[in-house]
Amino acid sequence: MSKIVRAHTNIALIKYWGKANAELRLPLMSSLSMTLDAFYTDTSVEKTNDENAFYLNGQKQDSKQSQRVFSYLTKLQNKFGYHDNLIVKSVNHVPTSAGLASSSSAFAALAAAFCQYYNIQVDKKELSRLARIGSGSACRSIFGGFSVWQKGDSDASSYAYALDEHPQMDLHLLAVELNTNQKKISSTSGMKEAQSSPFFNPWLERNETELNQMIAAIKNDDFTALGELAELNANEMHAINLTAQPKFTYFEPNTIRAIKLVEDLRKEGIECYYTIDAGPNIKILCRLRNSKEIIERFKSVFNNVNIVIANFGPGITCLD
Ligand code: 2P0
Repeated sequence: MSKIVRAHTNIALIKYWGKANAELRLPLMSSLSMTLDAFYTDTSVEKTNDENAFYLNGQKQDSKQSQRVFSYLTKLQNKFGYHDNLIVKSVNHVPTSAGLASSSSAFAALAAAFCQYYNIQVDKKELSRLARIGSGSACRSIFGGFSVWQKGDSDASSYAYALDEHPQMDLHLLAVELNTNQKKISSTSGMKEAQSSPFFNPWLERNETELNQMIAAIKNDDFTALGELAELNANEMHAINLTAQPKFTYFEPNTIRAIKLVEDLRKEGIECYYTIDAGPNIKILCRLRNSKEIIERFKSVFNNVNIVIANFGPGITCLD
């Protein structure tokens, strides 16, 4: 029986930005993320006697838009011995492709909906591995709270685990929607291009240290250490894009203006940090007590920009 499965997006505080194996989506580095309550994808899968069909937010997608979904489902079907045509229905409560990590919730929900429909018994580690093959960051959305994707070196050893599914930390994320257009450079090609930067390997060498520092910050409930390191790690990723050959960037003028505003707020004693993914939007990390003031400042500087406040979200859940 087909049921709806919900997966929440996650935002990396230590970024995944490079593959060792593109087919299996094995990463070159370990990453760590926060699963968010405010953004999620609901997905169901079921057999059909007609052609494959993918509905996103109630609209049937054309074959080009559906291609990634069905090439992934073909891999899952081959793995588990099914050969059905399928209808996939997804409702995305995330601005698609604007750097708010829609593929993390999309492929986590799809992997889980597929297993649910065929009654394939997998534990969360196995589910994380299956989601990873759809989209790397999706493997972390199987878990709530903070999760770590240990890079591993094979399909079997590369999966996420829950670092803390119910964190007590006062950590909130403000997603500032400076721009909700589809991004120009997909993550898949951006992270491939980034490897041509002379700073890519030095960054990679820092990965284990940065990951351990982030885990320590979380365990010590140290918001300042977490924020400083998340900001540094994001800037490292974007510095690598700017120094790739050929260079590229996801930044737009408003991204820089938003960075400056975070810095100004900090100088005024309002502690907040930013992280930026494969798009022009920034996400601000802050404590709940400061969120109202930060939102007001951003709305006044950026013409009443839409800002969504997020806290920790849960792992994968079946809705019915
Ligand atoms: C992350 N991002 O760790 C990093 C930081 C964007 C910037 O994972 O090619 O859609 O499908 O494995 O997971 C976005 O990349 O890439 C991403 P694929 P994905 O969240």
